[in-house]
Amino acid sequence: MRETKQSGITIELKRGDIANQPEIAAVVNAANAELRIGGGVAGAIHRAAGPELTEETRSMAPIEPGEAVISGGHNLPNEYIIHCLGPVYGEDKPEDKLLANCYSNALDLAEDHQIERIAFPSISTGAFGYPMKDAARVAFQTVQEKMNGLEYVSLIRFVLWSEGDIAVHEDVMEEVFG
Ligand code: AR6
Repeated sequence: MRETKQSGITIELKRGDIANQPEIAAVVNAANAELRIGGGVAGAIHRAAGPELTEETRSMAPIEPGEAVISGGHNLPNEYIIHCLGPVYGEDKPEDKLLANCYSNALDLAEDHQIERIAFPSISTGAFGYPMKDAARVAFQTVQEKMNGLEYVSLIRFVLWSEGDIAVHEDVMEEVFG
């Protein structure tokens, strides 16, 4: 499945670029601790948002693995950017707990800001080396655990880079929500 509705919340998978999600209020950045431009998602988001983003986030850095902070969207089509530092696989432990904290803290920030539509990339699965299937399981299980407590969030989109990444997430979505 590519979409499921659970307790009134739509969870969907979409192939694309996290920096090009115009109909979403908050996009999540797979950030670095310094909240600066980087490769992958952090590169795409900072390039599209512009240098004012780095200026805003400078005073919030550094952040710890599992932590999330929120900024404005600047030149992105989104009102907010939620920056999460995922664990480096094999280094920051326990990695599943730290990755779950990213999703949980991001959803808490979304609720605090009354955000209805949020989009996540697959945090930690690029430069940080987290196996995608395991990461998807952590992401969906965390969403499932928090679902009943969400008052404002009604759409959670997972923006994935390739068809293969979508296929992995479809399997895990079926396993967790099916
Ligand atoms: N939109 C959606 N997904 C993307 C995009 C994009 N534009 N670009 C890459 N992905 P990564 P991490 C996928 O490396 O593992 C950075 O350099 C990618 O295929 O962005 O948390 C930061 O500065 C992968 O599946 O994040 C940090 O130092 C996933 O997004 C570090 O890398 C995450 O890949 C963070 O590493």
